[in-house]
Amino acid sequence: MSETDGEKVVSINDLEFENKVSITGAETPLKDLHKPKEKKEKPTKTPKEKKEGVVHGGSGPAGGAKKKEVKKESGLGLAFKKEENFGDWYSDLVVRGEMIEYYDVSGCYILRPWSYAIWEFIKDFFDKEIKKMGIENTYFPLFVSEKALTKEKNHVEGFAPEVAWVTKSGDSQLEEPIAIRPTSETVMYPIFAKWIRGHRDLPLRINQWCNVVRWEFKHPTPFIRSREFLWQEGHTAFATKEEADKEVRAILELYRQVYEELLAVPVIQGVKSEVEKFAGGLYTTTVEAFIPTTGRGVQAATSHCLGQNFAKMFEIMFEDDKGERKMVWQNSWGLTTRSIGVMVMIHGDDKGLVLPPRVAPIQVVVIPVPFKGIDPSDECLKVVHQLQQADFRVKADLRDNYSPGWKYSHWELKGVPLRIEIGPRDIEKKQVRVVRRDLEDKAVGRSQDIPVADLVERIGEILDEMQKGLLERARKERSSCIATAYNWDDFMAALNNKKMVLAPWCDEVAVEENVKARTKCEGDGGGAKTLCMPFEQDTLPVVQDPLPEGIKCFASGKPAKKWALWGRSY
Ligand code: 87F
Repeated sequence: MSETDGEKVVSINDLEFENKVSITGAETPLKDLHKPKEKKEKPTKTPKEKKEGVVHGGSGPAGGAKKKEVKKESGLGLAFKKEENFGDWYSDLVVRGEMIEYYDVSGCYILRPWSYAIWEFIKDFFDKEIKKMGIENTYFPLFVSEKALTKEKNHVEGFAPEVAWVTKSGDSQLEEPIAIRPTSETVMYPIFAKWIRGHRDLPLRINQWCNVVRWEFKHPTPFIRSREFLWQEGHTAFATKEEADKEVRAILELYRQVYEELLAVPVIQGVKSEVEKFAGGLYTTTVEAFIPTTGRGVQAATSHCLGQNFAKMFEIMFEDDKGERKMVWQNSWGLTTRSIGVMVMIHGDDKGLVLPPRVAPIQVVVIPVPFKGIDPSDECLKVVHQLQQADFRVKADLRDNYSPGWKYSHWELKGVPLRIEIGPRDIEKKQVRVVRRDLEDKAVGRSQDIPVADLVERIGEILDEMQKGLLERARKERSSCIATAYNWDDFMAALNNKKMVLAPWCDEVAVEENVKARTKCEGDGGGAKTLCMPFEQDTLPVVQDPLPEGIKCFASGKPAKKWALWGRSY
């Protein structure tokens, strides 16, 4: 990976080249964005990461007496329980489930094929949908000049400490430091100004699938918060606000579909408060998910109407049909690999991952159960063939160095939705045993014998049922985690009970900041903030919209203007 840049050869992580590029996190103020500061990073390993490191090593007990015994019989069991120790359960799960491999740059993770395949399902779905809408894919460079990055000051100001800069090539200082894209508004919009001349050039609608870098200092969590992540970013320009508004909601609906229909994760759609919106834009819409085990909301994807702020800064103008020069209306929208982490947190259990069938890289695993010298491997291969013909993602595990029991645990840990067991008696009876991953060991219907002749049809039905069932179960649990509060005491009680809280609010910036400060407590992450002002949702507790006359803000006692959904969050 190298690029000849005038006389300098620039390379990243490639020791073959003499000149290495150094990348540093930057800090405010804006004008000094690229200048190295004395203190760049917090200590390289937070206690949390140290723990992760041990789990990742996988050998021996993890850093102290707290760690539970790994199941003896298979060595495959998770070391922690979801309800008892969520953080360690999650770190352990993503590694043992073969989603993530740790890496020696803090906050960066390797996405193994098992998780990358899930990203590809998300990508394929969304990509197809936006193409139907007329959006085209593109690719812009990874690097941003300082001039472009800092042009729209509002946009980058709050984010400046997270921007990573390339300042050196080998031993020599670059003349102009260049930033690594944290998002591509400032990369793309100078070019928009060039491409857009008249109303016939509009709408301009492009998207790119790429990586971005944000040098976060909060403790990293695989998928949820990493310093480099994958996403799609859509950037569009219109002649009118109405067209932009319409697209914002159409994209948000696609995000809802990705979460609910692919990942089986229920989300709440709404608009962000002034404090929480993207500062460079006009308004931000969001899909919000919730992790019941920790009682935290998580921003799942955002679709922004940028208004004309960027158009003004980057002079993105067009001549309308009357020959008048006007500024365009813009949107930007993004969905990241965070989505995979949210799915893992919601559906995973003490045995491992639970993958919804639509995003499971393998939907059915077929395992032979030899008995008295009879090896059912050939029957397994026949079943694999039969199901593959019907387009299921299926695989036989015929390894002879593992017992059937070990294989059961292994594929349960990896979250494969269905396993088929075939033994000599099944062959005689022309049937197979089908076992579902989504139900508890003793649950009715977890395991059933199905005639080989009905297999294709029944597997299809069961996978559909599982897909729906996972969403329904998650939605039920999520809904039980939404409380309504009309005053501070009820609000605090609900929050401390790991709930999201729907409350009448005066919609004042100072009040939101005050609530955040008052709810901050040691060791419990940040304070509560507004997750969104939900659009009408039939899955939410009854929201009386418009608010009844005279109702007061739960926090300030001033007249309430709207319902807001509050919560602690990731
Ligand atoms: C970090 C550093 C510099 C977020 C940042 O949400 C700039 C930014 O602009 C920054 N972190 N953002 C906001 C990104 C807005 C927007 N961009 C396109 C999205 C979706 C995709």
